[in-house]
Amino acid sequence: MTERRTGYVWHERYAWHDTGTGVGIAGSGGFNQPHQAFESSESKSRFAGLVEVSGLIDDLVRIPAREASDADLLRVHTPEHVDRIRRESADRGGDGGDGFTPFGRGSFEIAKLAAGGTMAAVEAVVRGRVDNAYALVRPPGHHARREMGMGYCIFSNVGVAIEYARAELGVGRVAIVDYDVHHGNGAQQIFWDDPDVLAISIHQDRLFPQDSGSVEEVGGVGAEDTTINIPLPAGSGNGAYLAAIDRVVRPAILGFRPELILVSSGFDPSAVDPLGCMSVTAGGFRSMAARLVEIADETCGGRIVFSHEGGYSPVHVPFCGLAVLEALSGRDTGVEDPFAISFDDSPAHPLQPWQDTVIERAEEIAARLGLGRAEPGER
Ligand code: 3YP
Ligand code: ZN
Repeated sequence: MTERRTGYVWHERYAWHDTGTGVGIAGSGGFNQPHQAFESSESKSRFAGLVEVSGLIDDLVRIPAREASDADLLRVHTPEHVDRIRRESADRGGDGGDGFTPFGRGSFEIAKLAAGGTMAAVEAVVRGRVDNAYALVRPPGHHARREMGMGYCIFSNVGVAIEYARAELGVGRVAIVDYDVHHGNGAQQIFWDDPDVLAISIHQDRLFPQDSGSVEEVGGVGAEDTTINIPLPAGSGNGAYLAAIDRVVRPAILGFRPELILVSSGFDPSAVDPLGCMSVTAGGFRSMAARLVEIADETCGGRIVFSHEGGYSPVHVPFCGLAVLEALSGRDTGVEDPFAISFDDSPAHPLQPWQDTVIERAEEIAARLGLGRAEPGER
């Protein structure tokens, strides 16, 4: 494996985004002992800890996080949404928009640091200071719509970074690959009518949001086939995910010819995630990342930026994340995933016919993409 210069974003303040104990499944409607919200800093701080303790940090290029400006946010979000978060954050905290997205005092600045951290990673890659990058940011972003946050997300980190790259870095077409176990509905909404952004989401069928992410959703008028959903059935393992990458993501991206790839990197397809029912292992995430790096080599000079999304196992996420960072940087820390012994030989991994059917349907959309693409702007 070739060694690469891999940029890495993490900021201590990401851990300070306070989601409390009172909401959703964790709040359990008043009939259960309050529990720390699933989206806490735990899995992410421990991932950052393993990056240090494994020594991999010494082979990465640290990229300082910065706050996205109002103008950066407003390329994607409505002024009403931005101002409401600003106001509630300056007071006692509030909710991103759906009642499942609590935040404490000061989270406006942390959410801007998450969007800005993804922007900084994109800037470093596009300007050639690094070959690729991983932005370990928090709060996550892939559910955030233009006018509201939802599903633990306040602002669209990936959306804001893409609009910044197009407005200020001269980037044209961009592809998003989202392997978080939940549907990337926010990015889908933001770029629905945009033929220059390809949004691909691989997720557990009808998990969250419940009624979005079907293969039928392919993009708006003039942007047909630039949304691709691969809603895999619960239980899918490494085989289904890698088949989705090889048979849908790869041909779609080769046909679309982006100049940059953004990855919404959620580790909740993990076999031990409390919010998902998939069976992906650290080795599975490693192979997905390695293939995505190859696809980036083939289409856009290797320019690929991962932005962290979900993943709620405090003990597994660090190893899944380290595996991805090893694949990006071409290094081997020698650290082994302690779960490998129980997961790696699971019968969940071989591709099953009911998973193949879904991939086949998405394959048809991917195949259409290569045909008659216009250059950005000429349509
Ligand atoms: C949001 C509310 C219930 C499920 C939850 C999903 C958050 C997530 O990890 N999105 O990627
Ligand atoms: Zn998720």
